[in-house]
Amino acid sequence: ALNTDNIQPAYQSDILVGMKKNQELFYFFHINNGATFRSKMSSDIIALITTTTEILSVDTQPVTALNLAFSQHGLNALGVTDDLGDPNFTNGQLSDLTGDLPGPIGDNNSTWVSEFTAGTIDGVFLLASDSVDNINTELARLQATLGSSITTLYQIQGSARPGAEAGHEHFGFMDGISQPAVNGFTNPVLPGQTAVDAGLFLVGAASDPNLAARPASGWATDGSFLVFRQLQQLVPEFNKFLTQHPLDQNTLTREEGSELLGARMMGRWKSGAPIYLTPTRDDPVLAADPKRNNNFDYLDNSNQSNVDNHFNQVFLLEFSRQLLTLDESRCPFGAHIRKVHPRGDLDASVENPHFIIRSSIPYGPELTASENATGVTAHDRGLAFVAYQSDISNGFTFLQNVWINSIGFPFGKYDPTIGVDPIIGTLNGLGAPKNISGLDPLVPDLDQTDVWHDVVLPTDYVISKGGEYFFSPSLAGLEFIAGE
Ligand code: N7H
Repeated sequence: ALNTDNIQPAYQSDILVGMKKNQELFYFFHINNGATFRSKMSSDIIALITTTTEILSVDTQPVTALNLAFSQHGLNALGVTDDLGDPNFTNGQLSDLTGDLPGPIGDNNSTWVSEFTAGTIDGVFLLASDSVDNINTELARLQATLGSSITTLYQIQGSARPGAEAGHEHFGFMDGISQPAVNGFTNPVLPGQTAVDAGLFLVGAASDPNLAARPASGWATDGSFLVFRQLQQLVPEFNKFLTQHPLDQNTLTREEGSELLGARMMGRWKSGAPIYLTPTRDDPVLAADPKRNNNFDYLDNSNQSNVDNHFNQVFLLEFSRQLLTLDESRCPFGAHIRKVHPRGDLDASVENPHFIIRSSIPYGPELTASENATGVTAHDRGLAFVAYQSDISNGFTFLQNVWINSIGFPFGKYDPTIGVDPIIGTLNGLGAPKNISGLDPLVPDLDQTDVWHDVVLPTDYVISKGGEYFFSPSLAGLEFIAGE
């Protein structure tokens, strides 16, 4: 919930709230004629842009919500010469791949689609509605308005998954549970939620760490940097790996053992229940309770009553070797949600600025029977990943580079080679096998003869197909760009 008193009518809706619809089209375009585009922004487009206040109330929610964001290439095409004070944005996402592999964000550009490697994307419209028909109607209207001033470069149709899978991404895990609370906006703050300053997300807010670097005229104020990534998920391959490597075959069925491995890679069960709170079996009631499903910090080892004895034996074995700073019996150090939000693993005396607001949606069809049977992906599917932040190098690139793809992070544990994030981490962007520690709760990472026991993931199950950095201006910012 958001405290509407503090929301100006100015922000684009996706930044703080999301689009709140089951269908969302990402429509990437090139600007052929900046002057015409700006004049159409003034006469038609800006009036159609959906704001935070509009999306929050059912009475004012449009049939099809619309947001608009520009790349640096696009701002140049529109004659905007101000430096926004974010070098990653200025240089574009493609430039974060250059240098020796693994590149700064770990992708290899050979997996990118040509639309993203061309570097010609100027802007993106986000169109969201209950049906694809509604979206197509709105898109046709935009295209008729903008005529030859734009060219379509690429489209990704995102869709919530059907039925009981709604809210779950293609691997089957519930998404969108943990977001930072924004001081002044989020009310109430839920147990376990970290409250951070609005300036981590909104450019030009009083708490924006780069305030001095923003355009002096203030037009960028209340905008946010939108990181877009097309992340393909190899679902049948991922499922096959889990099926072939069930954990704890002493006490679990094969199916349960495979579920446990997936949950320990993610840090949550498919229901969304955090394994830190329920390490040995899923708990859908806990998963559905917003007051409990995010309330943990990886620090509390006092309540181990629900941890099976054999987990404790491993815990004690490692403890006795005096190698332990914290234990991973309840959640591996390298689990996806622990890598990207390490909570109590970080030095408590330093405020963590590495937060993003996620607004992603799955894309691509449901798994087919033949993909299931063969274990081989035949249709492109994955996550249309969207993250907002006021500083890309504090947000997305930091997470990707320093935490997700660092084998040593979280630093300072007894194991210096925890491995990359087992869900989205990569060693070379090309599926090189990777060692992940701590996944099997029955096998100590380091045994009595100083041999490390890792689970080896034979390849990457998430592959980047590329993306771009955009700036999502406030309504006043859009008016400035239009030249009003
Ligand atoms: Fe992740 N997934 O659905 O499998 N993510 N993520 N993510 N992610 C999260 O806690 C997933 C990706 C974050 O506060 C959940 O809300 C997939 C990137 C952050 O504890 C699930 C992909 C980045 C969190 C997934 C993917 C992040 C988070 C648990 C790619 C950043 C919050 C649901 C295909 C660069 C962590 C929840 C917290 C949670 C999935 C990518 C970041 C299920 C499939 C690239 C910050």
